[in-house]
Amino acid sequence: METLKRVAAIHDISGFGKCSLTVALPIISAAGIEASVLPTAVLSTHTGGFTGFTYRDLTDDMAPITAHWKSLDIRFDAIYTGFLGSFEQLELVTRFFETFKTGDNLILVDPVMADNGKLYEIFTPAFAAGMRRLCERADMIVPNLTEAALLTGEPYHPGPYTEDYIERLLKKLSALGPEKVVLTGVFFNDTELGAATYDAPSGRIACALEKRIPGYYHGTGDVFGSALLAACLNGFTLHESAAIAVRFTTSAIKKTAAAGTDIRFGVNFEQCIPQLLRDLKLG
Ligand code: PXL
Repeated sequence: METLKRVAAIHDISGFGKCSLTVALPIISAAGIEASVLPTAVLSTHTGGFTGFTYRDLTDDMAPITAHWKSLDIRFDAIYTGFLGSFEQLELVTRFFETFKTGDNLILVDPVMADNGKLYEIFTPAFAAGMRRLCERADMIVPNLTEAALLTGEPYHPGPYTEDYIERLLKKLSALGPEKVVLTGVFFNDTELGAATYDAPSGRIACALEKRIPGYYHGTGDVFGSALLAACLNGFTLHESAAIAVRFTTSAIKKTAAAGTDIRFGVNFEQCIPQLLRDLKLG
């Protein structure tokens, strides 16, 4: 019998707006992987464009949850972190890695903190330095171009990018520690957009691109990261996994654009799950 793989997903729950855990849970579960969740905060909505949202911080619960899981001798095939709200949470996640890292599990850090050349309003440059230290402990990271510039000290460019710039970023990001880097929001012209991958042990660099859909859609980083992880845990190579995740995210954006949905409300990934499962050879 095939064993069920298990992920520890460490993100907030934004009740409305489809990002973080409300995206990671359904995608990981649909892909035949068990998801355990360590919620870092509960918000009424995400912080991208809404005002007046509630924010219940769960920092005080993180160490007790970690200790309880350790006492149960739970093992994880992957640990997946996203939006983290404070230095203290960065520290607690570092402890979580130390507690649950094994010789063969995967630590995936999405350094959620910035986009379009700017840090999200709630974060400071010092937090970016803290996020860099967390990335040093990851096996795989999935920054966008803005986060990559902040992590490496390279200047941010709005694009289109040159292959040289992307290659330099990928190698500098890997030099921080992670063997595998997936850079999102990569484009070399106005017609295509996607992700670039670097697998340091093989030295392979590759790009997975799809037709570009204009506009900015919220939560796409979490849709992408969750699908990427689901593909990696289903045995696909880094490049294959990125290609599957780019296709899934692009399809979700396409459906959302066609429906004219408010861009703060997240993307229609739900109706793209059948396609994801076919790409994962599960459906
Ligand atoms: O999708 C990233 C994310 C997750 N959680 C919260 C956010 C954001 C991005 O803005 O605000 C609360």
